[in-house]
Amino acid sequence: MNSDRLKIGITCYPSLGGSGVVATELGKLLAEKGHEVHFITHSVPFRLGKFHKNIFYHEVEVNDYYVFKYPPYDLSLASKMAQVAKMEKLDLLHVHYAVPHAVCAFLAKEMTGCDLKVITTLHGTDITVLGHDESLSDLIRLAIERSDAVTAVSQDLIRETRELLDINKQIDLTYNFVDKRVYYPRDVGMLRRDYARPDEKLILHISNFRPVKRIGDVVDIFAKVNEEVPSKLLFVGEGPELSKTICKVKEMGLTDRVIFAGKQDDVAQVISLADVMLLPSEKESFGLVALEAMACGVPTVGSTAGGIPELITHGTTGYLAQIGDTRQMADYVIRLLCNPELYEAMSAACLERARKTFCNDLITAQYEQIYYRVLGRS
Ligand code: GMT
Repeated sequence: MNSDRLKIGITCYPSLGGSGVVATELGKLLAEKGHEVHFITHSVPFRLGKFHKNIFYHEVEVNDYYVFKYPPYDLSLASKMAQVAKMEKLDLLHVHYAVPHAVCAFLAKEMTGCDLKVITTLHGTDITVLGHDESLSDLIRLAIERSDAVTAVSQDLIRETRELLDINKQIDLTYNFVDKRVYYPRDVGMLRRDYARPDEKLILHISNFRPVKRIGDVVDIFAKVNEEVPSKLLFVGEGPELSKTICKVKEMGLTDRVIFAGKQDDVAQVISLADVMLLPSEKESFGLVALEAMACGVPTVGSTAGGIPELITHGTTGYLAQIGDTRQMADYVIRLLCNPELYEAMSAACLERARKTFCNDLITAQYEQIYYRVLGRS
């Protein structure tokens, strides 16, 4: 097995979002394994946390020259990537989310003139939403075709990328992962009392409140569950649909049963408070939050969109229904919450599946193998 120490540049969206979380966690794990990791982003990735040996951060500053109506962030990023690659003698750039990162990496590679390798990880909406945009699709195809390796976080995303962009290139499957040292069932007995009474169940939804998450369905499912099982709904995160959701909760007379906690850092702690996670998305290439819940022993009830069925085994680690079928999803939640034996079995199956299939050690090793392969060192 190859153990060469690599110099890796990572670019991602550093603020809230699954792709940024995965990129940052991967960088931390690679650094722990002795690789030198250089984050090249517009701000410090929010999950980076404390000081880490082997991790370096290079801030992209946008040129705000007065003739620019729109400051060209993409060009500043490409230039910074090339500069860091030359200065630090990087072996490769690993970019997360195709737009604009894979395009910038392609430009940076051209600028360096050296044998810098580019690995692009597709995360979801970079293909499933932006791939439909004619002003971007040719650019995304170019960036994918010119990458030295392309990975995607589910089989479903690989299929959609091939079909939508007419791409034949090899795309490696690298599922998202969770760090087992962070995501495990926490003892949160005291804290839970602040959110729900002992006789109430706690239902959780965490997202960036984008329309694809179908937050209205979350409220509808909860309302149906609450008619039969006394419950509270906890929302974590924020985004474009937040105000609409607050209005809907008010209109449905549920204000005293719904908590909006905003962005939270300690997601494993929050998840451990909950009995069920809801993920009724319209599009979801993977659903990292459902994996985080699974690793904490919390089953997810959600939709069959995109890659969710690859993550959640229907009837074993959660339940899935057609997109928009809030009645069926509510019935599944009620079944779980009213049947303690079923719940225990499902919770145990969640822990086992998260550890076996989506463990950090396994997926980090898969990424390393891809790096060594493109560098011709496997
Ligand atoms: O669009 C989003 O929900 C954000 C996006 C991101 O950049 O974080 O999420 C995508 O990537 C995550 C990490 O790989 C996946 O877990 C999400 O399923 C995916 N979101 C969608 O496909 C909608």
